[in-house]
Amino acid sequence: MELHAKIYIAGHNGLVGSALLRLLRSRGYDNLVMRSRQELDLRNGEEVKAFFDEESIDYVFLAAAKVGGILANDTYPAEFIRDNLLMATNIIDSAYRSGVRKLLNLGSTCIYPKLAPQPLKESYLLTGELESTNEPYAIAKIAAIKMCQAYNRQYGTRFISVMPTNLYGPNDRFDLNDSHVLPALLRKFHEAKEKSLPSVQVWGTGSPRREFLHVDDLADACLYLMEHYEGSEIVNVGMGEDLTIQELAERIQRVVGYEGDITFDTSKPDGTPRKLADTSKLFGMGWEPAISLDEGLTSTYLWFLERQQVAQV
Ligand code: GFB
Repeated sequence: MELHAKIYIAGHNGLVGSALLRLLRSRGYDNLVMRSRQELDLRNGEEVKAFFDEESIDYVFLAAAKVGGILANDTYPAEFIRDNLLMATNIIDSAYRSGVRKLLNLGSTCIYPKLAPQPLKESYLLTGELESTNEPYAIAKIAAIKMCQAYNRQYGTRFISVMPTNLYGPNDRFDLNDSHVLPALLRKFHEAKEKSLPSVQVWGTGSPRREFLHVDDLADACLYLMEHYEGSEIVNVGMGEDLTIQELAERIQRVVGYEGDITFDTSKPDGTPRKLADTSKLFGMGWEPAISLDEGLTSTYLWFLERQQVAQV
């Protein structure tokens, strides 16, 4: 991508979009296009078409999505499937009609079957039942992958699809009901420490395993793939290692410096037992992550503290 190419980051205020914005600006890309959800409702096909017709965009990072943790997905299935289908369909189709040179579509490792062999190879897609708590979201993400592949085959577009593992970092959401596990636990341990609470409650049994990639590493992988990958097949992006939810809670407890107890609320769902991405395809291309989980937990907690202080001002 040339530094003056017009690059649209769909979802630039979110966890992934803001990391892409930080990275592209730091690399000297000076023709970036962003629209807030108040300026452009990506679920509205006419608005999206008019935007692409007006802007004549060269490259698209499709990082806009309705996302959330296990409880949010299980509570709002209709919104998760509807909004993600609409946003992806509108952007992918308008990108084709307006002659976008290349588009990167972001999915998730939750698209793989619940009980697929681990680590998850890209070829396991659609080989088994999905995890019920996030099936609507996963179906929307799978539809976007298939749409990119169909447009590539029929229209000769260059629409690539990237499947990140669980992500965390600055600009994540810390709402205790709707957020993902890592930010939720950072906040829970922080608040327990501040209020000298006797214990922190972790959902589920603590035995499921999850892999966590810092969002700045994902952004770096996305830029790498936009520059070097031309295939229609999906590409996993991950750390190559995972840990149990209990181990994650214990690491976060240490980072926050909380000295109380950890309890488990088994009335809450565990979700899929494990979803470790097989990253041999991407690592084989020469890319690898740079931020360890301990480094990432510390920097994300510091970001959370700074934002707390700003909020209290
Ligand atoms: O990140 P998370 O909510 O979603 O992680 P998934 C859920 C796992 O963490 C479950 C446990 O095993 C939960 O029981 N957990 C423990 C908690 N304490 C908490 C807590 O306080 N909050 C939350 N949220 N979980 C998501 C998909 O699956 O993965 C999304 O639902 C997306 O669609 C995302 O794909 C990447 O990792 O299970």
